[in-house]
Amino acid sequence: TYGWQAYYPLTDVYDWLRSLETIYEDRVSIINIGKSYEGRDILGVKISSKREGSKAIFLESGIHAREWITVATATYLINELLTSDNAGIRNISEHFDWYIVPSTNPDGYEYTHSTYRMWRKTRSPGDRCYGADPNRNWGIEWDNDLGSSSDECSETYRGKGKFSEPETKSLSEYLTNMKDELLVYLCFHSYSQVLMIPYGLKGMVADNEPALREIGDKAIEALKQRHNTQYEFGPIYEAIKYEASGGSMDWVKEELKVKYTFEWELRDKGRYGFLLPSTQIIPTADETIDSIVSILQDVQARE
Ligand code: 0X9
Ligand code: ZN
Repeated sequence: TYGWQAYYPLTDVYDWLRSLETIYEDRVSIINIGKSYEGRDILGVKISSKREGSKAIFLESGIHAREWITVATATYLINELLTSDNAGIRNISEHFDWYIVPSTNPDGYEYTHSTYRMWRKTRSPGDRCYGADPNRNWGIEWDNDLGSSSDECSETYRGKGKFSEPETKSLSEYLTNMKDELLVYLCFHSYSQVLMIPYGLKGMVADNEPALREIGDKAIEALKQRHNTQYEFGPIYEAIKYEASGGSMDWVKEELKVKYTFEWELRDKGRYGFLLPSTQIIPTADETIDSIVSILQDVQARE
């Protein structure tokens, strides 16, 4: 059985996702983005109230394997969208078509459960080391040395080429196919409690940065209301204080021209880091959802 008092391995997450299709057959369908390097399916759910002309939201989670809180928060969000009677959550659930993929790096996630808890990258073999950083592998400023590494043993190794990893290649193709309906792109990382907007390199500015800043400032205020958790907000390079190239959100913004793009670094600020106790899943997820509701209410008001 699945829940939010513990972290679960991939097969439990997938069994739970599949069960939703049976329970909520009118609203939920399983989506399959493609296969990982080791042949696992990259599964998610689409939640739709089937209203004519609804815009889509895509949530990418777990692209870094050890960031377990992102997988748990994504599944908690799915559950809330399907079961909550809170007016704000019901509104965003019904107003949009949701595409939620809790683990976009399933090989890595599985590896953190079976073998090495602190694994970050994919699991494709190189000559000396395994894996590329799937958040440096996208075709935007891909070979920029300021934001990624060409050393295959580095934690920020960009890979042999743009989209060399099957996980990023299939996800980018899936997103390209739905780009006309895609209004909002959200990604979850951990940790450090920051909410970010594009871009990861100095000097690159999102065309609608003022709007994204207004929405984001309000979102971290909304997040803080619940448990007094303090977030920083800003463009990636400003908020995380280093440069990052080849990231998914930047590519989605620049290449697919998605209007509203936000990326979270969830709890905490380093006390537990990636090893966030499972007792913090529900408080983390609740406050994160508060910020998502805030963002999407603002998006609806502007569209
Ligand atoms: O370095 C990263 O990839 C992210 N931080 S993490 O500790 N979760 O690894 C920040 C990524 C910044 N985002 C983009 N460049 N899109
Ligand atoms: Zn990350």
